[in-house]
Amino acid sequence: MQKNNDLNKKMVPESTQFYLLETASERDHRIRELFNTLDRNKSGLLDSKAIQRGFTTMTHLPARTKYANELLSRCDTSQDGLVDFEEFKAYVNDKENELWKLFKKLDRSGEGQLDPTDLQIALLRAGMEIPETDVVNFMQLMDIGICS
Ligand SMILES: [Ca+2]
Repeated sequence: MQKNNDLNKKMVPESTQFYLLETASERDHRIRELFNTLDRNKSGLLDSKAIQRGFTTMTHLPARTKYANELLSRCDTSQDGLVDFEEFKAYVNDKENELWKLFKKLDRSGEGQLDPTDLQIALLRAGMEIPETDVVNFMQLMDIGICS
């Protein structure tokens, strides 16, 4: 557990400021990099195994089949069982916008900073019970362009 805590400290962004400063093309590039990281055999498509493998590689946490399948079913708008880059990008943009709206609501001081604990408390208040590891995963997802 200690190992995971150290890892999380290293992996979790110190602030969400990068998100404020990011241009559209930087964002596109970041999402492309994330997609390529997941797409290890460079097929241009992700299946649930690729997502699961990618997550294990990125987070060093045990594979989470449920999480990968959920992600796949939400990303895969064409419902062919595979996620292409456009589907992936739409999903990430969607999720980030959601988080961003939530973040702006929470960041009352306007400092542009929020840590995973703040986020988790906020989600709890909103009636969403999300394990801390998922929050951390999510923040890592958002931050992958900086940490990789
Ligand atoms: Ca698809």
